Amino acid sequence: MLIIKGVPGSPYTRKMLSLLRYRHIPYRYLQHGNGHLPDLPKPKVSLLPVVYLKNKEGGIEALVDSTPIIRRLESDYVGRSCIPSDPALRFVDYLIEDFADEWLTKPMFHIRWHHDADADMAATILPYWGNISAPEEDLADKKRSFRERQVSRLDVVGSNDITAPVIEASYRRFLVCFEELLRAAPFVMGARPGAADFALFGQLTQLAHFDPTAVAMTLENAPRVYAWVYMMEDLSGLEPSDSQWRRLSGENAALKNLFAEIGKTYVPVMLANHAAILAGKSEVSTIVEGQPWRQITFKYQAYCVQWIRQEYEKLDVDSRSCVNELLADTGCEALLA
Ligand SMILES: N[C@@H](CCC(=O)N[C@@H](CS)C(=O)NCC(=O)O)C(=O)O
Repeated sequence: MLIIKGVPGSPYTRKMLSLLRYRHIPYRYLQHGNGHLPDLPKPKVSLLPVVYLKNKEGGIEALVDSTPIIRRLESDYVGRSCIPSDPALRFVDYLIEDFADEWLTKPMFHIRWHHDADADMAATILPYWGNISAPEEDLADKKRSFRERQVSRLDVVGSNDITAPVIEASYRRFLVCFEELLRAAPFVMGARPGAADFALFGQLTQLAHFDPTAVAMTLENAPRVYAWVYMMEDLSGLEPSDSQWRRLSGENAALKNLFAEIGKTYVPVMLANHAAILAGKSEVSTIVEGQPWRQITFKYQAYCVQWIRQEYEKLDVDSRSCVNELLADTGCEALLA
């Protein structure tokens, strides 16, 4: 049986757990810190979740990075796919998945560690998930050191006093866009979920339901999104069919609005980071929503831009023109230039 190691406070862990339930893939969930199975190999990078899979030689592989793991699971397990069959929609799904993984995680991390009430909540609760029965004095130490460590990393995601209102406004606008989408269909990908839905869900398990400031923003702007997160937790009873995927030929104004939002924040930051990496710089400096944006460069996100372009290159002429039409004037087209 597949083993997944993670923690409840990790958006990517929650993304994968929900996906495994939906896809009817049997798994064992190893909660980091609460018991370890012996003889598990170490992953290349120390990130959560880790997914342990059998390889062709009968050995066990330790994989990190949810996006390629999801594609690997598509080939290892048939049926109940979360990757759209239509190439244009598949690209749309890929792009929104990346936005959730790489941008929504900024409001998540920023709101959690920038605001006192949120940082206090996270620093109090998260350490229990390392050991629920830990003695109080250990927890007090953990609370302090964990909070200090996370707060010191705020600038790594681009969070500072100047970008704070920009990041928070982007979360509010995202909520309004997503609320509008949900009025017409239960998933971003239509009447059945795609990888993008699971990625959005992962970040929203924290933003919509855990961190008090983000929870309040969610309830105020998007009660439907708040409810959606509970629904997404376990889609094992859903019976998907081919006709349930979103049709890009139909009315897609709400989806276009979401892309216009993505084009305001994620796109300029991803492009500036990509350019900075190519220029061998260690810092990204750009303008987002009229405000200066500064953060250290992030190699992984430069690869993300490359991977998105590769996905786009794979598209046939018709699919490409369908994607072009949807992304026209949203700011997202710059990503593909
Ligand atoms: N791209 C990776 C991201 C995984 C990731 O960033 N995981 C976080 C936890 S949610 C982590 O392990 N961070 C390391 C740390 O906080 O030290 C994925 O999709 O799985």
